[in-house]
Amino acid sequence: MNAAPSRLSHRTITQIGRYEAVDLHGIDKDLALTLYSQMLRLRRTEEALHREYHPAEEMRCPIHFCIGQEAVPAALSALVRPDDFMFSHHRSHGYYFAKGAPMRELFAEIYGRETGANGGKAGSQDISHSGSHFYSGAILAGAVSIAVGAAFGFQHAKTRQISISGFGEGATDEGAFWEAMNYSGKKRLPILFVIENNRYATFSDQLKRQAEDNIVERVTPFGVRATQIFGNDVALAWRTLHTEISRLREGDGPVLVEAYTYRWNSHVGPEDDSANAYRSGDEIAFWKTNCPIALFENKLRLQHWLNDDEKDAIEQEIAGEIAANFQFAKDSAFPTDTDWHRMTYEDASPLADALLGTAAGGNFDHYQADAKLGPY
Ligand SMILES: Cc1ncc(C[n+]2csc(CCOP(=O)(O)OP(=O)(O)O)c2C)c(N)n1
Ligand SMILES: [Mg+2]
Repeated sequence: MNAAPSRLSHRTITQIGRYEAVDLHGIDKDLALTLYSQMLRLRRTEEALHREYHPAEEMRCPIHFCIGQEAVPAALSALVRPDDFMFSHHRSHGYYFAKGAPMRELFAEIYGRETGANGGKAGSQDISHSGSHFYSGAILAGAVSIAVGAAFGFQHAKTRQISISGFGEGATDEGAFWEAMNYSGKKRLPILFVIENNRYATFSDQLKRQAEDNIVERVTPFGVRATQIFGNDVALAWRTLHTEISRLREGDGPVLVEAYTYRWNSHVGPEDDSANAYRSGDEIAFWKTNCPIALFENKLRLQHWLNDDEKDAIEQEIAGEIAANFQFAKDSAFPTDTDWHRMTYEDASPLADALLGTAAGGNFDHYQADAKLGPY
């Protein structure tokens, strides 16, 4: 049985060959089919966006696709609660779905329409859906700091909510990431850091940026419990995250889970960027052989929990949802509201309004009329 070694590294991971260790321990049929459907929905969504991206040229933003990285978002989707907060990086679609945010507002956002999650003005890598407590951001490690702030708020208010911060290994190149480790470890915050380690930041190998690929060892002294997993095994991802999230909700945080995985496509856009020769054919073949959906589907079929007819039914439901949401996005109007002040300034944050208003040199008195500025 080809299992993953306990200490993972992208340098050696291809030696596993075909991963044969998917294990349904702790997972019943309903949950298994939920995890499978979530992965398939994300994959089919990304493939459909791929197909439309260039021929039509109607999408208004760059997209960082996450094909190949479906397992972690699917596992999270079955574990987070509506009142938890989730923060993503630029490769946002998996996390957006994991938090239960609606596909139609994602599509409309990508198409730049006013019905999008952010009125068509954020696009894919900065999309948020506040009703779902989901936020993303293109500044590498920027959202990690914000997630720490949210966790601090939950701890302070003594709620049982948790904060989830998902990002790539590239975010650990940033100082903000290490500040987040320091503060969350010191304060024992209710926060889950999820690293999808896909080896590369754009075209740059982790080992060209860092002395060792041992993030879990480096965060532990900060007081952050940390574990590595083979991130294409959705059952393992679910079991690990289930254990860690349960501990978080009992006040035993913070925790970091590093999932080794791989993006199949270009860093950004639907193209194939392998012409840049930054990764080997063998490596790509290893990760495609160990497609998270194929690995799990194989196991479900062996278990007699999935057959062709059942798979077709799932596929049809997803295809119908995707088609309806393309239609919704394309039928929606472009934004007409050009009142940028109203979009940026909120009475709920009078200090920020005042500072930004002053910095911008504009007259924002009408937005500050009701703001009760305290002694800042
Ligand atoms: C502060 C900052 N520096 C640089 C960039 C440019 N940038 C965008 S994505 C990226 C690589 C991210 O790699 P990783 O965090 O591993 O995520 P992945 O793209 O592999 O999912 C970089 C350097 C940025 N967005 N923000
Ligand atoms: Mg990466």
